Amino acid sequence: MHTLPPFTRALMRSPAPNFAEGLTLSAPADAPDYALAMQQYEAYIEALRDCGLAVTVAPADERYPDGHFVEDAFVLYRELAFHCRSGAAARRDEGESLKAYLAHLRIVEPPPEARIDGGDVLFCADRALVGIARRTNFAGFHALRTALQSVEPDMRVDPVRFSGVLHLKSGLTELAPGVLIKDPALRADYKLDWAELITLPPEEGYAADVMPVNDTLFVAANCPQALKAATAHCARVIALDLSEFMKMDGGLTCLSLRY
Ligand code: CIR
Repeated sequence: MHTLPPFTRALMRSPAPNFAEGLTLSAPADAPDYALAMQQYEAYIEALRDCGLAVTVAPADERYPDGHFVEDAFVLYRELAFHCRSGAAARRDEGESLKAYLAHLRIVEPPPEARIDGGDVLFCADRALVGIARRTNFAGFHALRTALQSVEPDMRVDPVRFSGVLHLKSGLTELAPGVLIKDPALRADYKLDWAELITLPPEEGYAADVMPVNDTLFVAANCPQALKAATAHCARVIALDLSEFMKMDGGLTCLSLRY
C-alpha cells in the first residue's frame, strides 16, 4: 500500500437526541447522557480542527439513532467512497444522506448481497484487513476488495474472521506504522506476527480503537497503558473522553470519516 496523502477533511454527523436508542451488544449499566455526549462530541470536533482538518458536520437524523457513527457507512480511500451496507438492518440506509457530502469522490455501490460496516475495515502497514463477523460478510469483503484494487491494483486486502468485539477496529488498530494495538477480548483467525503487537489489559480494551490523524494520535482517555504506548510511539497524542459513546459500543474512529 502506498503512503496516503495527509488528511485534510473530516465528515461527521451530529448525534440525535434519541442516540441512546441505538444498537448495543448489552444494555449499558447507566443510561447515556445526551448533554454530556454532545460536550464530548464538540471536544472531538475541536481536536480534529486543531489538527488542521476542515470538519463538516451533517445534521442529526432521528431516524437513525446510530447515524453519528459515520465511519460504518463509507470506506474512503483516495478518490473512492465505497458505500457500505450494514449487516444491521436498522443501520443499512444511514449512508444515503451522506452521499451529497461525498459527491466529489467516486461513490461505489456494493451488490445487494454485500454486507459491510466501515468499522470492520482496517488499513495498516502494507494491507487492508476486513473483519468478517456480525456486520460484514464475504460478499462485502469481495466487493470492497474489488473497489480498493480499482484504485490500487496491487493492494493486499485480506479477510479476517473474528469474534469477541463488535467491529474489527473495536479490538485492533494501528498505533504507528507496523505497530498494532489490541483488545485481549478480540479473537482473530489471522496471523499478526508481521507486526509489533501491543495487547492492552482487559480493563483498557476500549482503547484498542486508536485514531491516527496525520502527526497526531487520538486515544481514549483514562486508559494509562494505552496512553503510555501512544506516547512511546507518537510525538503528539490527544486523549478524548467518549464515555457516552462507549456505552453505545462506539469508539474513537467511528465518529468521523477522515480523508
Ligand atoms: C452499533 O451497534 O452499530 C452502534 N451502536 C455502534 C457502532 C460503532 N461503530 C464502530 O465501532 N465502527
